[in-house]
This record gives sequence, C-alpha cells and structure tokens, in this order.
Amino acid sequence: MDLFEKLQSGKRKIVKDAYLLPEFALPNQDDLLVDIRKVIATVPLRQMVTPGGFKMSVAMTNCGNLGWVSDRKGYRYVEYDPLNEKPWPMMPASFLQLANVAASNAGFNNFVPDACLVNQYAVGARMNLHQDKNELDYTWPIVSVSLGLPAMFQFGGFKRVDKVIKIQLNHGDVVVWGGESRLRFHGILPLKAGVHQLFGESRINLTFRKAG
Ligand code: MD3
Ligand code: FE
Repeated sequence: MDLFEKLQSGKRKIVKDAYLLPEFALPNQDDLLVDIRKVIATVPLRQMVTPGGFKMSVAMTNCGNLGWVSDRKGYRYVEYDPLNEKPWPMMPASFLQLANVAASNAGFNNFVPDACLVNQYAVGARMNLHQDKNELDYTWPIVSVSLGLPAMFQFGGFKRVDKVIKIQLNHGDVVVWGGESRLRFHGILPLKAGVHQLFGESRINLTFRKAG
C-alpha cells in the first residue's frame, strides 16, 4: 500500500488516472447492504456462461438501465434481465450517490452511471485478467466498490502479457479508473477463506459504468 503516492484526504494514486479511496464506502455500508439485498431479491445472482462455454465462478446481477451479461453469444449490455425479460431494477440512490461522489473525488465530475454490475465472490471465486471493453464511451471512468472479504486485485498494462501489480482491496475501498487507466488489464485472484462481520463468507463488488 505504501508504494502509492498519498494525496489529500487519504486518497492514493495507484497509476496515472487510477485512484484508491481507502474505506470511502464505510459510512454507507449499512445502506449499501440493505440496497444490495433488495436488488438481489428482485434479480437473483447467477453464474453466467462465457462465450467459450465455461461457467463463471463469480455470481452476478445488475441494476440500472443497462446490465452486463455473458452467454454463448458473447458479452454485452442489455436492458432486460434474460432470466425474467423485465428491466433491471433501478439503481438505488445510495449506489448512484456513492459512485458520483467517488468519481468527483478522483477528479471525474458529472459521472452518472447507467449500469451497476453486482459481483459476488464466494471463497475460491476469481476473475481472470481482462479489459472492460463493452462500454460505448471509454472517456467515462469506472468506479468499483469492494465490500466484505478482502481480495487481491491485479492490474497490468494494455496488453495481456504486460507485468501486473497486486493490491489488496478491503471492505469499503473504492477505486476509480479513468482516462489512460480505463483500458488496463485487471483481475481478481481466488478469494481466500474468511468470514466478514456484515457479508459473511463472501466479497461483493459493485462496479459502476456509463455503458450506453
Ligand atoms: C481497472 N470486477 O466486473 S473491480 C469487472 O472486483 C471487474 O469484481 C472486479 O473487473 C471485481 O469487470 C474488479 C475494479 C476494476 C473495475 C474495472 C476496471 C478495475 C478496473 C477497468 C479498468 C481498469
Ligand atoms: Fe473488469
């Protein structure tokens, strides 16, 4: 952690255009938990299938106007949940507000996400190195909120083979990826066993995007 440049208000610059806001979401943790429960009661978490036919270890669902989905046909954003053919639930105000304030804090003003991907990691779940390229406009940042068990996040350069740096993401941490960092390869190493007071044996990541 101490390898990052420390900035005002505890904010840390990870690389150009990427900022870690340690524990930024902590004051909102109770509201976030209530709203996460509401979302997943409406549109259940599900393990999607990759275009290659593998079941993802991370369970996912969405809220907001657009939701990210994967199936044999590919990765894309859709307006309707394929499980019930209904629009995704509205993004809770607690989510929208947090994403907007975090983005501003990192220097990206007027961020109004239209998609929130809810990623649930059970012990052992992971996300392979990838780039986020399904959004229309890469000039908007991505805001990521980590809750529950800690995870080892890895990010690299702009090619899969570029060397990666690891950072631990803890409960309440918010990361903002904009500008030049927006297309960096990134992933999550297999989640280590543990029990979190509020989130039990799991990690939840909320990822906010302007996708459409
Ligand atoms: C760096 N999620 O949903 S969030 C994803 O923790 C995803 O669930 C991870 O990668 C998770 O696509 C990582 C942090 C993150 C999100 C988007 C990024 C880092 C990023 C986009 C560009 C660079
Ligand atoms: Fe990603």
